[in-house]
Amino acid sequence: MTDIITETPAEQATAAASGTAATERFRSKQREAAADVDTNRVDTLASELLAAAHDIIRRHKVTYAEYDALKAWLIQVGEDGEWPLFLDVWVEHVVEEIANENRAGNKGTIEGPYYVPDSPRLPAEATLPMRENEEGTPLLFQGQVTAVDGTPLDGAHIEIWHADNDGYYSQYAPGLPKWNLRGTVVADEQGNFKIHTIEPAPYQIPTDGSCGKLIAAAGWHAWRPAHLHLKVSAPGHQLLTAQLYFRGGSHVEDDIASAVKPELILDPALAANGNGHEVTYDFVLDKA
Ligand code: MBD
Ligand code: FE
Repeated sequence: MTDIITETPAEQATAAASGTAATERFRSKQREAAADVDTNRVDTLASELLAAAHDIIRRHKVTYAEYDALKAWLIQVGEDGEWPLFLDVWVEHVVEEIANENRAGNKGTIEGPYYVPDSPRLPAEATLPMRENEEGTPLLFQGQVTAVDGTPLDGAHIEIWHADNDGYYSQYAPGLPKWNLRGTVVADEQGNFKIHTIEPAPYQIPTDGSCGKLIAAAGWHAWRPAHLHLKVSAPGHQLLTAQLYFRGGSHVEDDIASAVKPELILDPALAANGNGHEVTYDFVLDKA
């Protein structure tokens, strides 16, 4: 595989291209195979989901024209490969809320569709892989990883991935180096890390696919606030999947994916060296 993920210079970021990549990524991971099929559980969940749909049809006297529009739209979501996007934007936040309701450490939030495992491993102080003249405000993101009892977690892994200054993710938009703005930072013996990167832009989900069509038809907006994605892990501790946002940034108050929590909002200050911003944020991991 070459370094640059692109076919032609004119290739555009399309809903179908990023959707197909996200669908392939999801298929390649094991999690989908993990759910055991328990007949009673499937009966309960599928029956209640269908009953909720029947109730909506009766309450709103849904017409055949509307039923056919829904059918056509559902078919198109699959053809666009946008099921990962649809589910992660409008459903995952509740699954995450239930999965992590008993954590004592950091709040987490949704993973979203654009995680890629096995990003390049980097030392405790590192600059994320980026283009020579990567646009955007420089950001120094630093902190410490500890257990709930305060013990520093020596060698914790901080996997970080985020969009560029145009709102694009490497491996899901054409023309970006494979690992652009993605890395696995290994904390020092005290659990400390210092990551040099740039601030991501707010992210607009693709408007040219079926999710975009729903948004336009319903009069919603397509925006997520600017965010850093993280997976923080250490042996013997629960993996933390989180996102961090920037106070005062656009759409922090009305994220289309409902994934903002007050504990996940950063307050960056001007950098000590005068170049961009810096912020400290510590991670606390629950025992496994
Ligand atoms: C994203 O970048 C994202 O994080 C989520 C949750 C959904 C769509 C795009
Ligand atoms: Fe994202």
